[in-house]
Amino acid sequence: MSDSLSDALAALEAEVRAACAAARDDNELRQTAARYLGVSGTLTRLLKRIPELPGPERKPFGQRVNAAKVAAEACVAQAHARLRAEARERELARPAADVTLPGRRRKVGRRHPIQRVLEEVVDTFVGLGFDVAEGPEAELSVNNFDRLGFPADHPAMDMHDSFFVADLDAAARVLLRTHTSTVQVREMLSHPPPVRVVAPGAVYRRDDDVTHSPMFFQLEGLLVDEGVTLSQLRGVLEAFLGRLLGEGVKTRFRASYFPFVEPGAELDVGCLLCRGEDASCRVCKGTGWLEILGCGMVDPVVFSNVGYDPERYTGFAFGMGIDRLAMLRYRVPDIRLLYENDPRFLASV
Ligand code: FA5
Repeated sequence: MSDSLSDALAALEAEVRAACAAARDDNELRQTAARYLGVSGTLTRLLKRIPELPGPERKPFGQRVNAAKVAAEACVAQAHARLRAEARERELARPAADVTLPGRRRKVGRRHPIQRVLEEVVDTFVGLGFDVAEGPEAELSVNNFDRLGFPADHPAMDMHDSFFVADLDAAARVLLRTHTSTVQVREMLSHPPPVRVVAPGAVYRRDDDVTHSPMFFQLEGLLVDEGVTLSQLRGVLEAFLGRLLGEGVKTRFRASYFPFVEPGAELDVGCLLCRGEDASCRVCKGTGWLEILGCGMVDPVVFSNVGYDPERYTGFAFGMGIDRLAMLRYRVPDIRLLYENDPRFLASV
């Protein structure tokens, strides 16, 4: 082997050593190794040229390049060990974790105040012997109005300014239900008397102010049997309100009109925000009272519409605003707070 070739290989070895010593991380070292020892690395290419050499030159050349290859591999292994040691040093030099620091408390959510009141109300009625029923939020207009005794285009429908979904012909017209009284119709159409159910759920109206939300929650109650009386309705509602808001709660019934009950009434609860002492209270508008439900004895017309015998059965029904109960229960001064989802408000109730 010529001296010049031998010098060139010695220079290559020196180059490999320098490159390995200069590698600052695993990635750089991997690139260096590939440059000399990879499939098309300098040393690999030299070894592949052995067959091109004249016979007598092959062995000494092969031995010399192999020695350079072994030396290069040793350099790479050494550099690898050096990098591992450096990494360990760095790790040990890092300040230790302070295990005495107090932990960070996880923020745990909780049920929305409307949901809490709704569950409590349902539980109370279940405790009084009522079953729980459900109905769809997108409802046939027939169930929302007609079967409940609203004559076509009756002005009482204006109080339920409605969101229509499909304005088809009258029989198939669909809207977002404006009250849960639709479930009365569905229950009576699907079950013979006696019936004793409550039906909670979302309802929708084109309303928006301190005590009116466009989407809100109601709970409907319906009890039908032989010999049901108005005084039983009053007893059930007063027992319920005493349990929910405390025995001292003030209530008053006012005669009112709903096409599906006769007689009909509304029930107000004494304002628990101002206790009737603030003429500028926005919740009770200075009256000292907040309306929370409509109720009455089921109109015989409704019984006829669902195939019940109005001569044999009587019943009472009520529909209460769950949001209003949540306002009283948690002293919420504006119904919209219940829907804005401000975490500061939600954490305070
Ligand atoms: C009704 O919806 C009748 N279906 C109730 C009923 C059922 C009467 C059975 C007779 C027999 P009314 O529109 O008054 O009635 O609503 C009932 C209650 O829902 C109100 O007393 C009030 O508490 C609540 N409410 C009504 N509109 C809103 C609104 N936009 N936002 C929040 N609560 C409301």
